[in-house]
This record gives sequence, structure tokens and C-alpha cells, in this order.
Amino acid sequence: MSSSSSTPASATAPMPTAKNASIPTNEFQDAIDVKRWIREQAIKLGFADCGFISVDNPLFEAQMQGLRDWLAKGHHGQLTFMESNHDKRANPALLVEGSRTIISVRMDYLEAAPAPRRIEDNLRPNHAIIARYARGRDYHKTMRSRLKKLAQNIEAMLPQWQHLDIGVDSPFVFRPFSDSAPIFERPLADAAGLGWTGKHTLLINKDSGSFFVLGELFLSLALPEDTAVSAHCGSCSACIDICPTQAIVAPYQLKASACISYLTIEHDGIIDETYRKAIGNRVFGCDDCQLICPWNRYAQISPIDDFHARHNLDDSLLIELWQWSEQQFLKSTEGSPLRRTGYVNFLRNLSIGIGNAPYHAKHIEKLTSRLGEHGEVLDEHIHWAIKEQLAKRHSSTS
Ligand code: B12
Ligand code: SF4
Ligand code: SF4
Repeated sequence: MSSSSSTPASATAPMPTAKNASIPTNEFQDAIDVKRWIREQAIKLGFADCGFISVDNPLFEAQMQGLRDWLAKGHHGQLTFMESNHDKRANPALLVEGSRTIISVRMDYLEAAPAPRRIEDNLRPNHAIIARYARGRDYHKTMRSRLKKLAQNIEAMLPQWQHLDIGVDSPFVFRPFSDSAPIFERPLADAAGLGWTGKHTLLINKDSGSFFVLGELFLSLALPEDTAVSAHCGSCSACIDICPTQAIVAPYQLKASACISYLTIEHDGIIDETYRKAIGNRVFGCDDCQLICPWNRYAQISPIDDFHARHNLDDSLLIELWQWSEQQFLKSTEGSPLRRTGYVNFLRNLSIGIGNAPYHAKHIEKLTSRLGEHGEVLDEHIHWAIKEQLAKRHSSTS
């Protein structure tokens, strides 16, 4: 299934209720009509698409070996949550008792279309680059509240579906998720037909590229499964070639511990020096493998206002953010994914960015002014950044 050509829901439009559903209630002849109705509701709620998969699909068990291999190689770094709850990953029905179907949804998050097949972020070395998904409201919240609304709309329709053999008689159970539980979100979205897995390991949709996030609605209705779409990476390897830290160690294999997204968001403590130059000016997440992907010339602008950049986070100088106090950080990141990294790690990331920026006396002055404020780890990065700045001053004067 593919949807990007559908008219996006207006972000300001009221969330639809069962009353304004466009399929007359006496026209539900089978489960396919129910799925069509649910998909219409999902799109009205701002989702770009949805697909259906059974909680009993063999894919969950099949993914386990790949996960175990990945963990055995240590690719997960400090992502210790990937080591636990393997029983639930292999059998998602354990997560929500009584659930039979997972509705997989995707939500576009771009506020503006990036230049196709280019990394224009590199042209702004004094700017702090924050991954596009993280510039506005935390998508986990947006996703889950809309999934809950979708479930409520479905529940209101149950009396109309009594004649269909889809489990309406069982107690209605639902639960929304988005990046919040041990679920193979990308593989299940792939199996549900929302796109194919690219060599960078993200899901790509032929009509919308990959700048979208995924979520799931588990529910007790038994609805027919969708099928996967074909893959279209072909002989391309642009994402592997462009990755600044060579974290895509082979097609479809990401060494998370080397990925800038992991290093700047998930990793606590010292960032290995080997990665610091490659991180450049990326201070929270990384979009490079997506920016270079030819399919993102079809990336869609999100219809949802929540993704609009807040506090100028799409256009801030490294040095401006460096001067944020902890209070300012906490205030400016309220309800934002940026909170995840914490203030000191945010400063750590900024210090790397400033070290990598073109030489300016002000950089050294501002870096030095924060020495001794937040402990040894930050100081170590500040010293590194000053050294980098000094090296550039020497080379520009020699
Ligand atoms: C852990 C995690 C990370 C880690 C590791 C990423 C990874 N690829 O594993 C880090 C912190 C690095 C990360 C970064 C990002 N993430 Co992340 N992340 C997750 C999370 C929580 C789990 C992913 C996971 O299970 N990894 C484990 C490994 C083993 O899984 P895998 O890479 O898919 O590996 C399988 C494949 O390699 C497969 N395989 C092997 N060979 C082959 C061959 C073929 C042909 C195929 C098809 C598959 C295949 O087998 C492996 C085992 O199953 C998911 C949410 C979730 N609950 O699923 C989000 C998620 C994947 N992340 C997401 C996003 C947006 C990002 C970033 C873009 C954020 C950013 N801008 O900085 C980056 C992108 C980096 C990248 N290139 O993947 C989105 C992806 C949306 C999409 N369009 O696909 C997700 C789904 C979150 C969400 N709810 O939307 N993330
Ligand atoms: S997000 Fe950045 S660092 Fe991570 S795999 Fe993609 S290009 Fe490489
Ligand atoms: S850049 Fe090329 S190889 Fe990588 S995901 Fe996109 S199409 Fe596939």
C-alpha cells in the first residue's frame, strides 16, 4: 500500500470521529472494507499510511537471529535495552493481551524539503545541525495521541461490524506504541507493505522517501494482513559511501555504536576521538544517509504542525546553543526529543561541533570560559575542541 499522493490531513482540522466517516455504515461487506475505513481515518489523523499485520506473523521469530548476531558483534554499544525482553520481541502478543492485529503507521515529519542527493548541512559549518525529526515536538507524543484517537474511532464503529467475522465479540483491546517498547517496528512496517528496508536499514517508501517515523496500534480485531512491497535499492550504495563514520558496515547492517545518531543521542560519556572529526557540526542525530538517498527526492512535507522547528532549532549557531544555561536548555527542550541527551552531553556534542568549525578567536574564548563547569568528560572534549581550533589558526597563519 502506498499513500503519499493522498491529500494530507490538515493539521488544524478537527480529529475525525466515526460520524464523519466517508463509508456509509451499511456498506461494510467484509474485513477489507473495514481496513479501507481504518486507513481513511488514519490519513485524516495525519498519518501518511498504514498497513496491517498479524501478531502471529512468523517475521517476529525470524528477526531474532539477526538481532542476536548484531548484539554478539557488540554493534549496539550502550543500547542495553536491546538485550532484554526478547520473549516479547519474538511474540508481540505478549505485549498486549488479547491483541490479534498490529496496525503499522508511518508519519512524515519534514517541515521543508531538503535539496535532493546533497548534504547541504555541511555548507553551514558554524551551525548546529539537529536531525530533522527532532526539531519540533517529540514524535512519540504526537504519534501515540493520534493512535489513541484512531483506536477510539474504531471502537465507536464496532456495532456496525457485528455481522463480520473479525472478533468484534471479544473484549475490545488496544494499545498504541511508537519507539516505546521491544517491537521490531521497521521489519513489521516492511512486512505490512509501508515500504522496503534500504541498505541504511531504514524503511523507504517509493512515493515518500524515508523521512517518516513509525508507530503501531495493537488491537483485538482480526483483520487480514497486507503484503510487503518490492525493494528498490538496486545497485545503489550512496548511503554506505556517504556515511561520515562508516557505520553502515555492510548493506543492511548498521554498527550503531559508530553511528552519529547513537553517538550524539544515546552514548553517555566520552566520544571516541576517532569519530569526532567525522561528526562535524551534527549535534543531535544525523540525516546524511537519508539526505543522499535518491528516493528522498519524493520526501513529503508533514501536514502536522507539531513537527515545526521550535526555538529556531533548524537555524541556530553552535556558539549560540553553547551559551544556553541548563535552565534555558530545560525550558527550550520541553516536550522535545532533545531532552533525551541531557544538558551535559548536549554541551559535549556542541564542543565537538565548535572544534570542527572554522577557526575564530571567539570560539576559543567561549570554549575556555566553560572549562571546569561540568566535570571531566566535558572538559576533555573542550580541550580537544580548543586544540582543533588552534591547529586551524596555525595553519591559516602559516
Ligand atoms: C536502536 C535504534 C537506533 C539505533 C540503531 C539503528 C539500527 N539500524 O539498528 C541508532 C541510535 C543508531 C538509531 C539511529 C537512527 N534512527 Co533509530 N531506532 C532504533 C530502534 C529503537 C530499534 C532498531 C533495531 O531494532 N535495531 C536492531 C537491528 C538488529 O535491527 P536492524 O538494523 O533492522 O537489523 C536487521 C537488518 O539488518 C536485517 N537484515 C540483515 N540483512 C538484511 C538484508 C535485507 C535485504 C533486509 C531487508 C534486512 C536485513 O536483519 C537485522 C536483524 O533483524 C527503532 C525503533 C524500534 N523499536 O524498532 C528506531 C528506528 C529504527 N529509528 C528511526 C530513526 C528515524 C532513526 C534515525 C534516522 C534518527 C536520526 N535522524 O538521527 C537514525 C538512522 C540511523 C540508521 N541509518 O539506521 C526510525 C526509522 C524510521 C524509518 N523510516 O525507518 C525508527 C523505526 C523509530 C520510529 N519509531 O520511527 N536508531
Ligand atoms: S545516520 Fe549518519 S552516521 Fe548514522 S548511518 Fe546514517 S549517515 Fe551514518
Ligand atoms: S541511498 Fe541507495 S542504497 Fe541507500 S537506501 Fe537509498 S537507494 Fe538504498
